[in-house]
Amino acid sequence: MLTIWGRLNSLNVQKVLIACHELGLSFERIDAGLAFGVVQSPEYKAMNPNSVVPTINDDGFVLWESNVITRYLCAKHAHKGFWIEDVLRRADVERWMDWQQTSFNPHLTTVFWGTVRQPGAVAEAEIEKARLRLEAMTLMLEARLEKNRWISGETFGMADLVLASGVHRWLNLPVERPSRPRIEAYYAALMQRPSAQTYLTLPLT
Ligand SMILES: N[C@@H](CCC(=O)N[C@@H](CS)C(=O)NCC(=O)O)C(=O)O
Repeated sequence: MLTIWGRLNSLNVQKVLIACHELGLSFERIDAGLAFGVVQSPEYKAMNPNSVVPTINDDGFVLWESNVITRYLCAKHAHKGFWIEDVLRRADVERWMDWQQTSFNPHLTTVFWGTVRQPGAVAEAEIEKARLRLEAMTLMLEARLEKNRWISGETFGMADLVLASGVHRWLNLPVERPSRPRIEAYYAALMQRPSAQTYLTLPLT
């Protein structure tokens, strides 16, 4: 039995839900985080001391960190085709997963909080700085997509599982954006997938 704790409007929860959908896994989801609370309870903290979502319990194995959960599910269900045995090919994909967490997402979060989740909570100058950083970041993604159909390569893979919600968020933020034709084409292809249609259609909140 797979249980996922996390609210539907969380970018990090969306990664895990999209992964489960693509892998064809059934699961139970429990709303948690922000308005739903739960994450500060002693029971939740015993599972995830960070008090953030997502957390999973997979037949008794508790795991947190959305990208690690995604890797774990792909590796566990390797026969579904998302796990890559070849070390070099896997590293090529995994670099984009870490890039999402460490380079892209911090700036995305600044703009998102400042313009959508809590307008006024982030100084305009900070929002603008992060918005410009995202212009540079998305140029890297644009270059990746010049040579590859998906961020993971020729087939939709682990990097796409964790970047889908970020691309969706960036393209829907109420800010000025430069034209990124390949990212826009990528997003159009992404939104053809039932997993994205299921988990990326909520308005940003
Ligand atoms: N590195 C963590 C970050 C998790 C995280 O920051 N989650 C946010 C939602 S995207 C959160 O739990 N925020 C507090 C809350 O929802 O109560 C991961 O990727 O799982």
